[in-house]
Amino acid sequence: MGKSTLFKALTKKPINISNYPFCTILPNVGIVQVPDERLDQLSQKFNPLKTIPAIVEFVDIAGLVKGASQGEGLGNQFLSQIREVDAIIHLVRGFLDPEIIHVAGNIDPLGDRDVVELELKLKDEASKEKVNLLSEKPILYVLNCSSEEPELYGDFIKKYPPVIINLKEENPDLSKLITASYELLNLITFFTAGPDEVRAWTIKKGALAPAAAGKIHSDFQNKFICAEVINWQDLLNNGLWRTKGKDYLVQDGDVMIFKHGQ
Ligand SMILES: Nc1nc2c(ncn2[C@@H]2O[C@H](COP(=O)(O)OP(=O)(O)OP(=O)(O)O)[C@@H](O)[C@H]2O)c(=O)[nH]1
Ligand SMILES: [Mg+2]
Repeated sequence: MGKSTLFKALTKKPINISNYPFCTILPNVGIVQVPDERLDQLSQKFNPLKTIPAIVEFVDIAGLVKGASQGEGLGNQFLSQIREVDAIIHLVRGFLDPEIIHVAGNIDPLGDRDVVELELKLKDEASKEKVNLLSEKPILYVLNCSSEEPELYGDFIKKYPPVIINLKEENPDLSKLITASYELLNLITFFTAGPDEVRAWTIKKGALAPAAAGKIHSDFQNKFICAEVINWQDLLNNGLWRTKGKDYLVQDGDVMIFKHGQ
């Protein structure tokens, strides 16, 4: 419990969405900047007009109770929203607080986790759709608790190593959670850097240079000639750029310039 609280904490910092085209923001969808020390350092070097970080989109969904796969609670709505996402943050309640009612009556992180897993599996079994299985999406566990209650969730931490947060705090530190979400999605970052703009771009691990070029413009990909590449740290140390062809595997932390035909 605490999904909406977490969502509000994640998305409360306003971000300039005009930099991110095709980003339709529904009421329960929020985009969050990925904190990145490398981007900050590149920005210090180039002192550009604009610095644009990578983003991750978070969706706040309705809670799930036992029987959701049969339509209990907001079950069906919940499950169809999960189908749309690339990965799941499973926020588990670890905090006590008798004022906040637990739907199953007691605080039981392992039991709560098992209910959700079971409902996802049941829904998958019942569903005709087998491409896009709910129970096979990557999951990041987040345990919402304060440090006084470890006896309640020690077993959970051992079994499903979570990111631990305490949403009751005024300003919980969410940077670890954002970074872990980014990694969960199997994403890496490459940069473009110049006097106008220093920018972090997101790409799937394993992508080749033309796909990176295509993030910036489809023409860059279609008419790709080569890429000039340097690791961000080497750039700061005035190292050498290297020319790479269409088979180059983009590395996390690359700074890239693309050459393309007309
Ligand atoms: N004591 C305590 N209360 C919390 C904590 N996190 C959330 N709450 C409270 O729990 C209640 C429910 O929090 P929500 O964030 O709405 O929970 P949710 O997971 O979105 O719930 P549903 O959308 O109904 O599934 C609110 O009153 C919160 O203030 C916490 O860490 N400690
Ligand atoms: Mg909620």
